[in-house]
Amino acid sequence: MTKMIFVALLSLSAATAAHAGLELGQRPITRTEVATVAKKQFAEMDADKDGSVSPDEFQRYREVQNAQPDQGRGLTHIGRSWFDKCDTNGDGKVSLSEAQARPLGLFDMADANRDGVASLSEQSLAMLFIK
Ligand SMILES: [Ca+2]
Ligand SMILES: [Ca+2]
Repeated sequence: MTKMIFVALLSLSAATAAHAGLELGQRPITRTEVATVAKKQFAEMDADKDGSVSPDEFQRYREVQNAQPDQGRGLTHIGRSWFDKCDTNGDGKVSLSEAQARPLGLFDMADANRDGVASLSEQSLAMLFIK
């Protein structure tokens, strides 16, 4: 019984997380949108709601993400080295601004003309660099 509830919860959170993915090459993406999605994703990762993501919370989110059909690909994909790359001040946890800095940095790389929108052609160029 407990196991069934757990599975139900897990699939529920996987469904929520699926909306968080920002797949490249589908439609123009705005910088605001990237910040919003990263914030939402951060809230999903921060399971104990203490305002930062611990290594444990990161690992748990990775498992949820891996269960998604597209494995959360795109700008806000949480890769294996996500934690180390995001924890720029090295305090062993990832804050919201640290979590947003990475996808926004990738976005800025894509948004070549700096108008706050990554057009489809800008994205296709960026996809050569973003894996
Ligand atoms: Ca936390
Ligand atoms: Ca940190």
